[in-house]
Amino acid sequence: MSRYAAELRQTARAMVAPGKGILAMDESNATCNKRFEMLGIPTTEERRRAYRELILTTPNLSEFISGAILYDETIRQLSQAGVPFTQVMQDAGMIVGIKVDTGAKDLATCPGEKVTEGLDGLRERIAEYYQMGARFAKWRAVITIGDAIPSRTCIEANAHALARYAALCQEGGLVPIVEPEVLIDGNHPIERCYQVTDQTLQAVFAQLRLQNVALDQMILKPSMVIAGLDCPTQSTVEQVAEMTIQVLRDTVPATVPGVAFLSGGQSNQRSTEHLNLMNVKYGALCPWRITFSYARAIQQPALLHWAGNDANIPAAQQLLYHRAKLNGLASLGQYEPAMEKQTVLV
Ligand code: 5MM
Repeated sequence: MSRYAAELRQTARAMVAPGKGILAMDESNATCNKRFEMLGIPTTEERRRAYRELILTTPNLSEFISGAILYDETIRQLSQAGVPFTQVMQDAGMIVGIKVDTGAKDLATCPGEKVTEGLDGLRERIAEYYQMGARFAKWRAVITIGDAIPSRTCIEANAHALARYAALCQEGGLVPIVEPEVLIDGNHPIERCYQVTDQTLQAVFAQLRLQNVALDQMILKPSMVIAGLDCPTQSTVEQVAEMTIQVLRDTVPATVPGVAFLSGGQSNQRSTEHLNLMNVKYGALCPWRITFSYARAIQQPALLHWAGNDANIPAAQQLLYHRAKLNGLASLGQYEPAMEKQTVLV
């Protein structure tokens, strides 16, 4: 058992406290720059810093955001006033999280499939991040649906890496967010996504047990069960909620404190509607909290509005706060589509 077990349990519960979710803002420089380029924002370290400051200093964000996942560059940065972002977060009542994987790379012998890397030197990096104030971590595995994929090789390689990462995190005092993402890309029907998600989650929890990961000291960050973006028959909100909860109830042990979804390329509103309906219809049947750990589905309106112009910061922060609020309400089953129109920009 980890010497941090009591602290890990407490942190995991706080990450999924009622009405709150986790903000993913751990885009690597490559991903962040890609989003900036589309809006003509200079892809400099300073602009990335300014954008992350906009997010972290959003007034009252901690009403709905328990913690945020940072990238290595971000956790080392300071606000314009010279305060480390870790301190800015702690002062605002948000738990510091850190992405520790080093990305999804081509998996040898498996064309079209990826395995996430980052185990080398991870124990030492975790110790450094803990010293800097981080209390949870994230590792994302990517599973692609295609004609003859995913292969068992890919699912097992990723599940093994996720479990080794989670064990190291708990040893070093960080709550692991275990993120096996089944990608939404493709023309597959929702039933195929269900089948692949089922296989993936079964493999992940088998490996977590094999590596002695304490299931009450982690958070699961799955994708929702949904038809591929190019599938001619798109899923209804009801189907997504029902089939996602079905697969989770079949595979996720009751001791896991929380399930915090990624948005995975769904629209902002759909991500919120799916989360809300899961809580409204099935919340009482589920032993774990059901909430969000969105990146795009929370950040998008704020990033578009800011567009690199600091005069737009107050209004962009309002947009960010609003999306966080709607998802916080959805995590309680209290969201209504009419609330989408409630933002009043300064
Ligand atoms: C799936 O991506 C994670 C959740 O984001 P969405 O809600 O937008 O799907 C997200 O945390 C992702 O892992 C980060 O944005 C980092 O991505 P890269 O590709 O830069 O490592």
